[in-house]
Amino acid sequence: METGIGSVDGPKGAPSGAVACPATFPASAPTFVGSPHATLGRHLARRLVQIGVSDVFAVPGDFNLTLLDHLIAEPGLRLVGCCNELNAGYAADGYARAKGVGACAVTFTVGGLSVLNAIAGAYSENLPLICIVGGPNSNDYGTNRILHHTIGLPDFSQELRCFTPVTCYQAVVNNLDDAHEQIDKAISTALKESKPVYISVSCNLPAVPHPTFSRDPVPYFLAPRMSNQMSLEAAVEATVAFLDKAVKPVMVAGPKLRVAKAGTAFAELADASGYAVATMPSAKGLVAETLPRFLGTYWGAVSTAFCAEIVESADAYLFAGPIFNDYSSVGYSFLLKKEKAVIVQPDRVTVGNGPAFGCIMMKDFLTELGKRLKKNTTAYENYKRIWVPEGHLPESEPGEPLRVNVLFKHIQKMLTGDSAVIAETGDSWFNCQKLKLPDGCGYEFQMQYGSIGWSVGRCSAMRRAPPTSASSPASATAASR
Ligand SMILES: Cc1ncc(C[n+]2csc(CCOP(=O)(O)OP(=O)(O)O)c2C)c(N)n1
Repeated sequence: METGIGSVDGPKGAPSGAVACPATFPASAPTFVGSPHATLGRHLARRLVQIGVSDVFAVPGDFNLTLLDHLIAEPGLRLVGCCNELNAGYAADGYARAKGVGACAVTFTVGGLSVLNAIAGAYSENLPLICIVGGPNSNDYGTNRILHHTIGLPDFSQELRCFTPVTCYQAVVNNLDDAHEQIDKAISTALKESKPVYISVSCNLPAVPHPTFSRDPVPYFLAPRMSNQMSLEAAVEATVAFLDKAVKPVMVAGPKLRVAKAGTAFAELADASGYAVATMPSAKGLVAETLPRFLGTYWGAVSTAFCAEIVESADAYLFAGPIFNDYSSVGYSFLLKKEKAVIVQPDRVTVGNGPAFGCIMMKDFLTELGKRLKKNTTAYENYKRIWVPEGHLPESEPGEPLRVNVLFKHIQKMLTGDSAVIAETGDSWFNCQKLKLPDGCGYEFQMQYGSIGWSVGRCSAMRRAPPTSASSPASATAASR
């Protein structure tokens, strides 16, 4: 089932957030009443396949071995062994970026606490990630036993307490009667909220048959999130009045374009409005840099050449899905004024200092705006007037140590529509920002959380989940990378 949940735009024709049930699901799905196959392990494996997960990144351990056997036995699933849990989590993060949802499986506490940093990163990037942890034997709950792989206290809740702030739902499955409900609630919540969830499964339960698992799980149909039409109409009307009176308006892409699945709607609005387009550094890769009126990266004082001049001197700017943190705003030094901004968040629009409108899907809003705005190319014409071509890099002298600018000149030359840049936190972050992405070239990094090592795990999921590109989101499934 193609969910497309986390790609730049999501499934074609599907309303925002829709997760459709395949039309081919047989009304009389196989039943396993009284069969050894009616197990929690099989149910969880089937659910993962149904939502579009075909690879689970895992590290085995005493508490998840039986569960892993069930994941391995599922024909649609591949278990990808990782050398540590952090890598498994980062690989699942990368998989979720490309495929819409990802999953990892680790062992109790010693594995759970190791994967935690990756789960926090996925939370910061709004990625639906199913983190499955093999938990204590259900018979050990309520006893005063001390388990290995813990810090030596008879307390099974430490791992859960650590996961609670970095996941949007936590299911502790330690009895079979509500296991079906718990698992389904966790997975569907991850998809609906586009955030990671935690599922702990007692190590003795995955292989025990239970009548609640006697049928193949009916695929999810999650009701799509829809705009409130009156609110949408009012927001569009207020925004058109605001932007149409501007002399040189611009548009700036922000990182929440991805969770809003509004990349194409943003590009279409850019085309229809004629506005000059910039991207925040954290949104690099979400908007094609080959758009006809693309200015570059707007990053305050460290913007690409002439981009800040145009954005900051505009008399109106539309920001789609921005996050203004200390990094992206260069220590809050932006020369922007709220009264000149239309801020479009995934479900909310604020025009200047007000009014604000809720219950609006960004994709719907940008599409409607594109139909109504007056075309205005003034900001881009101003840019062309002030722009001067970049200078040439001095050639390296024989024997001279390799310079970063020479290295990146060569990396730039290597980029094609078939490549993707995975930028690691540190110097690469800043240097990769300056790369010009050709049409089709993917780009991913982790700007909000900025954890070193993320790119290593993310790259290990590369072959099975190559990055999507803003200009061709469908290339997510291309095998050529
Ligand atoms: C998990 C984590 N620990 C620490 C940091 C702080 N930090 C940011 S960049 C960096 C150095 C990275 O060094 P390297 O990978 O060699 O990159 P470069 O020197 O090219 O910046 C560190 C330690 C971080 N971002 N993430």
